[in-house]
Amino acid sequence: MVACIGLASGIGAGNPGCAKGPLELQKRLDLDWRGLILSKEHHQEKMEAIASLNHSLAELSYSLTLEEPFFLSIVGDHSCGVGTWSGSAAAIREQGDLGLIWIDAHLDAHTSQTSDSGNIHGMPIAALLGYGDKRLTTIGDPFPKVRPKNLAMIGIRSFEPAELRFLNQLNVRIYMMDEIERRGLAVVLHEAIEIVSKNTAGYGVSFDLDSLDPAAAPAVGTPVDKGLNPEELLDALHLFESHPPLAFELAEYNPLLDRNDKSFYIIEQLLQSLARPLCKTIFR
Ligand SMILES: [Mn+2]
Repeated sequence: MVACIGLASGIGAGNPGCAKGPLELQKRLDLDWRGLILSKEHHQEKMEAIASLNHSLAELSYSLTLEEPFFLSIVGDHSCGVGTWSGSAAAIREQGDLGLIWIDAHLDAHTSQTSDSGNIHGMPIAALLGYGDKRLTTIGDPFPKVRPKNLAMIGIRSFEPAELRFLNQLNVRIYMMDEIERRGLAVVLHEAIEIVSKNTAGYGVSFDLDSLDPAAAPAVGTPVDKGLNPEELLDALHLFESHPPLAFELAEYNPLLDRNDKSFYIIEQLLQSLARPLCKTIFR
């Protein structure tokens, strides 16, 4: 059985409905939950509230990284990625660095200085690299969580120039949608797995549902056309067999925006297909 943790928060998104994503999956899928943090009414500033929730998620993720060969983190908006991967990075720090594959329509590489919307789900990549608000960059331990050379981003097609400039300066490998169309998702994922596992003690995969084409998976707050083809993704998951990730994170699923459970069924299939190459069962 694959262990599962989560954080049901949508505070970091413009549309907070993705807080319902983990709850919906908890209700409808028979997963092995080891902890699900709920965002309650908060009277703090957003950044303060998000940092505190991510501290709790990082504690769960820290323990599971040490205890389990592989686990799932099912979160609301993508600002929760800071908690998941800060916990994992701290847990393996003695053995080495953490690698990360970030599958997303967006770069999520803003800081409070560059973001027009101020939405914190647009900032987790900057925070994990050690840039931006101290309350986000010091979760788990005081060090940057991921080095730029150990990060690969897949499915990108919507971003602000400041984000791209920032990541290009750091030499982060970004697989934009046009490159994926040209070379195929399997080739790109294979290359990404090599990048993130080469100089690391382990790597994670963070999957934003909005990386998929919104015609196939409409249940996201910030849809962008011309995304990944879900079938091509399912076909490519066997690539994890040779270098299995430490954990897989699912973010930004907003069940209130789904149509005929399209996105729900894709998620169910994705989790099932993901477990197979890792020789695990995902549902009880
Ligand atoms: Mn994202």
